[in-house]
Amino acid sequence: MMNEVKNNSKETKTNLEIEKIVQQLGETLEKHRGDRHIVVIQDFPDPDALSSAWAYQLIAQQYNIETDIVYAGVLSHQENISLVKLTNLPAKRWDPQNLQVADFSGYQGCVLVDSQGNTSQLTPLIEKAEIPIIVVVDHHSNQGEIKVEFSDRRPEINATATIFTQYFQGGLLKLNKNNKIHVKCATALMHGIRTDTNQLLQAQEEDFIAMGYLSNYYDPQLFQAIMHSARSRRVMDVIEKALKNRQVRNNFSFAGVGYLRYEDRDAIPQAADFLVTEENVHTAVVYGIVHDEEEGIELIIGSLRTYKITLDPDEFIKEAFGKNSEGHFYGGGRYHAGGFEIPVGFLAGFNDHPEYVKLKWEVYNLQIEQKLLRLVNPEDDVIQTD
Ligand SMILES: [Mn+2]
Repeated sequence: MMNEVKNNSKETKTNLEIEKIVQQLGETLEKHRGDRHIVVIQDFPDPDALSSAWAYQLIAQQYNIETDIVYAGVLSHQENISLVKLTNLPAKRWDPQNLQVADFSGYQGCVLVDSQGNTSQLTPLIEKAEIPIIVVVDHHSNQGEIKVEFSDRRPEINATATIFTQYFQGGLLKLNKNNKIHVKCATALMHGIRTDTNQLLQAQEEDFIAMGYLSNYYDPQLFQAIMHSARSRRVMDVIEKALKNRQVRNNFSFAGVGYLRYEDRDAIPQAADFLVTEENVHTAVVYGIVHDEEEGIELIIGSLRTYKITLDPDEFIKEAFGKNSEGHFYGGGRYHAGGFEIPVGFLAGFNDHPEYVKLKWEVYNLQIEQKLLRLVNPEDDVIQTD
């Protein structure tokens, strides 16, 4: 069954321990003076990943290490696009289809920020190119062993941006109010912390301390401009579908939104964010079939949002959807948010046959409803079709 979160006594690092981590990172970077590093962030970068990668770049510069920040997917979600545009954030998209192992030959090391490599399509190429992983900084739960020189993985922290702010405070980069890039990066980190703490509602002491520190350097107008970015029409359409299709049972709201284009997949978490704001709803799940026409790939993508303190999204998602044939879970989560991805596989494509497309959605929709209802409403796990 849904497991209760074991109270709030998560162990956080003491100042002394953080000092030691900072010192170790400094020593690692010192050893790599003059290197060039590729900083890999998840395929669909969020503000936490983007701002943290930027912070790494600025720290690495102190050691004469050149970096390229790259992601393989699409920058979607209006807020992410405006963050990158308004701050001139130096992240580049690398299309994995047009890449060869040789494209990585200029790098002496790889750096993973806000992920452990499992959310990037670039990981297999980097492995093939035999680029050693030098640094991993992340706040997601442990995804398995990584051979790495310096690793700071702290699942008890809400945002990787909080960890990087601690590095700044620890002396790896002295922020300067008159340095425009520092000001922009500080603003981006504040945005990263804000978005990974559900607008600070889930923030803990260390996030507030980091925010307080950054507030000495940030640009309030820029911060506002990033936050007030508008939703696109297509996102609004998905939210509308989620509203129309939602079922509410036992304070859970869930909705299937049908087919979406690959570029619009970020509309799913935004729709879940919206559904969870309804009165008497503490948890929302929104899912749809995302299709990538170029690749002919289809995936069920789903997002969970919850305000219920005793609901652990990671356990909920793992319990609801289980594992694939290789033994990997279809998804997971942390604190207030979770997600899942289920490949449509053999049934993908054939999309110019409206009847087939409709049937396919109905089958998947029923299956997901069934799996969710089993957890939400255990007495009533038979779905009536109308
Ligand atoms: Mn994050």
